[in-house]
Amino acid sequence: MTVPIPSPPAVPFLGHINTVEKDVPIRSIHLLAQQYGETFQLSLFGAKRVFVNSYELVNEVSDDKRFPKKISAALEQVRNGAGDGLFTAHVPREQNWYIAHRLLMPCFGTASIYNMFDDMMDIVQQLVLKWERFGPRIKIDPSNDYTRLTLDAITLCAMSYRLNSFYREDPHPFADAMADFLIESGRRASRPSIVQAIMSGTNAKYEDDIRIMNELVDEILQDHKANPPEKGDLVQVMLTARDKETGLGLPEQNIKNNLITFLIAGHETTSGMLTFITYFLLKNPEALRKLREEIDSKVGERLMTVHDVGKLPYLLAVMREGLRLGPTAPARTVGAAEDTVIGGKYAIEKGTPVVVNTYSMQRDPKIWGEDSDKFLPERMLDGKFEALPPNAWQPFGFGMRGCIGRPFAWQEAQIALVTILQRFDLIMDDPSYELELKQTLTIKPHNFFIHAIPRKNKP
Ligand code: MNH
Repeated sequence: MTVPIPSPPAVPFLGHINTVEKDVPIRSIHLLAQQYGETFQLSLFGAKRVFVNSYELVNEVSDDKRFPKKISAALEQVRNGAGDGLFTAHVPREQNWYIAHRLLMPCFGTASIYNMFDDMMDIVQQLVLKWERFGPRIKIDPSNDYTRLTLDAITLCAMSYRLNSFYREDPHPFADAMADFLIESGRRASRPSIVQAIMSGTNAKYEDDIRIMNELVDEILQDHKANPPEKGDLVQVMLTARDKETGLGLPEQNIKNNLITFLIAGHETTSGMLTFITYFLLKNPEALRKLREEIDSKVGERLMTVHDVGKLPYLLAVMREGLRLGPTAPARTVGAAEDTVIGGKYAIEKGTPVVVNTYSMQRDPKIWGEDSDKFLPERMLDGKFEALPPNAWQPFGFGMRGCIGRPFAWQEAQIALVTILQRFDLIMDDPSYELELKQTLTIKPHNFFIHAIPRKNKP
């Protein structure tokens, strides 16, 4: 016997148009999850979505065969810029996904990521030099500088191109265009097409932002064709490699789509992660003290090297715990391959979008206990982390459509956090600050400011 999936009261025809706040949807979704429990359903203009919030249901739908990734309404809009790139491709329909996935997986292997260490450190040094020169009095918006860092790192490491964001007052025009493109893509997803059609100013700006993104990618490709960089990079692989299975290479349009994809997927998530971790450390002085101690005893005053990557257990625990409470990609969408039943009692029709609510699931008291809202890196130390039930920690998604950039983000975050903590005592600008969220496609702390006080002894 099946039971109906609970649903909040709705407006006729329009559905749950007022149920979910526009600015920070995940806040409403998490409140609904607390009120309705393991699952609830919402509809918007007749389109139904089922949310799964508990560990048990998320674990059940974490199955590529029963519940393959579904391109959500928002991702369908992101396709206006990223097309059939890895993140937004319709699989199995779009064959380029398989070719790009096979060609690019080795670029994110351990050896390739180690090779990017120096370039990542180059950009991290730009960040710490800036903060050092600012000195303790200047109020720093960490999320802005982390975005400079992550965007410059992905362009330098993957594309051998310097955006030089640290040498500009404002973000690079590409960064603004992309941020606005992503926000507008999200808004378009919940707007009726009749309304969309008459918003000519908004639509013109949207097209303009897509043009700006394309121009940079064209420039990078032309550069590579004219002067291939000595050190191979992702662009080089995409331009020249052939897939062993099919003998095929990637069409130029797909290469452009994947470059835009790496720029989109590769920077906001990682900069949000660094901002969350900075916030959690400043709110939890005991965790910060332990991390500091580990860095001072294992790395000391010398520059971090590639041999330190993965060797700082408390740092890894801090990063895992930061992504548990602050999963910067807070949800993903799958669809049932066939009519099915989940949790032994909720009927799901084939194709219905099922939203995996990572944000609420990673706070499920059944897994994390009654103190699941507390930042406790100890629960993520090596050994304990591996012993967690499968899929209980899922900030990088799942299965074949899981994050390809995880090792990249993981190494980059370690270099940034170690180097920053070696060089500075960080303090909050407003010690009474309580976490607020900012949401685009991803989430990060909002209105969070710090001061960076240079330490006397530094590498
Ligand atoms: Mn990433 C997919 C989270 C860093 C490139 N990424 C995903 C998914 C999640 C995710 C979740 C699955 C989305 C879905 O199911 O719809 N990614 C993260 C987080 C970080 C991150 C939390 C940093 C922290 N990602 C990166 C970086 C890159 C990258 C860095 C690139 C260098 N991610 C991708 C790509 C995909 C993806 C590409 C799509 C993979 C596929 O479907 O083939």
